Amino acid sequence: MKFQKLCVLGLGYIGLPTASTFATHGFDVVGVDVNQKVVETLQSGGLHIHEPGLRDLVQSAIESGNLRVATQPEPADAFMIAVPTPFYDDDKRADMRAVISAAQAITPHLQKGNLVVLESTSPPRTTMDLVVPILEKSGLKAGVDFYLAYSPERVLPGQILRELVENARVVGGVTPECAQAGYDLYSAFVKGDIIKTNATTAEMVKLMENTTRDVNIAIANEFSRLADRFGVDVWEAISLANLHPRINILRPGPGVGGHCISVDPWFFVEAAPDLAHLIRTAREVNDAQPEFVVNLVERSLGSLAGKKIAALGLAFKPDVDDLRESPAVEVVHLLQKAGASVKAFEPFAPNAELADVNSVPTLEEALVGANAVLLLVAHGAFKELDAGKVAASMPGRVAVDTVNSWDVNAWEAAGFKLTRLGVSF
Ligand code: SAJ
Repeated sequence: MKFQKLCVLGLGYIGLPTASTFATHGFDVVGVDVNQKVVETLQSGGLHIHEPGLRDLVQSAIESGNLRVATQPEPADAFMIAVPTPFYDDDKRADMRAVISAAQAITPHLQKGNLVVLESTSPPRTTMDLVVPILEKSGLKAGVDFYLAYSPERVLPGQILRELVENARVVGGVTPECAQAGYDLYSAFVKGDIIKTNATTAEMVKLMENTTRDVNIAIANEFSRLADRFGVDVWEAISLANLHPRINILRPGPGVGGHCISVDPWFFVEAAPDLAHLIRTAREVNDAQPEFVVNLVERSLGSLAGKKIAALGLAFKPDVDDLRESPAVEVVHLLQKAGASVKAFEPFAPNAELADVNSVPTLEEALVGANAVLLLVAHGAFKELDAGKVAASMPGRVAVDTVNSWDVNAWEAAGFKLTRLGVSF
């Protein structure tokens, strides 16, 4: 099957790289975002997200004339939905409003022979039970008059452009012909295997991947608490356990963040609360890790009331600028609740404006007057910090490392008492 004109709905971390990659492979692409500001930024040559290599890719896509951006979809051979599916904070139900409006926006333009692909991470059965009825309001039948598939994106933030091309891709069709249509579309640039299956299997595959990672991080975080209790260095214990040929324990840290791993497992819990016990518990363990970090800081520093703390890193993981669902932000909030005064420095988003976070634009400003320095994200620049220089910039001598990035000897030589997450003291 040949598709020449594409319409990509949602120009975020997935939609924009996808639209640009298709455009640089010769497709005529219109990228659609409901946010007027995003569209204007892109039209004026700017970029609203940070991802290595993306600026150049978007630029060459736009310069080639193959990528246009707009706020409304238009008729196309294939439509791709890559909009966010967050959850409602109170009960963790999936917020499907963006998927619903994207599908509704496509419906008036849908024609016989078109392909629609949902890429947004979604609860099991979304394609069949939510998207099919909306698109069929066009009078056309899914799997008969138009093709419909679910194909999850599995790219890692920070490596999106490479993984978009190299990762294996699963395409789940509403019928086998729909899966084949999706296969034909993605084979334009995907170098990894493209595997055809049905839509609900593809939805479940995506959720299983991120849920497995969440559960694996939860056990690492629980090990950090156990090691702390039993007088063990969890980092040493993990590296020794990982010598076993079938064991690969992940890294403990201040918690699990981002818009994927800390969100997606809830879709299983919502869809089958009577079955998803382990998944729910893992989520709760990871969500409670910021509290464990605050307790650790309190044990190192004494009562937090009135203490000044420099928090290094607000991103949800190393070397990205994404602050969504970040456990580092949660730690800052909890420290403040306990009476501490916190200045946070995030080198990838030095001008971040966050509710109830005093985010300062330089490291020096964060350190001035601090009683303690707290490392929350293993950004490259933080790993290489010179303990002596830090000592010269702040009066306190307490350091807490939640990501095992600082060398105990170097920090002790600079006069610090360094406490690491998962190491008894
Ligand atoms: N984390 C740890 N310990 C670890 C690894 C990660 O605490 O050993 C934390 C990170 O600091 C971060 C969170 O987990 O807060 C998630 O980070 P991540 O790097 O594991 O994953 P994401 O959210 O950047 O991307 C994930 C990826 N999924 C898997 O690896 C199974 C990616 O492939 C998906 O495309 C992406 O979710 C997505 O969009 O769903």
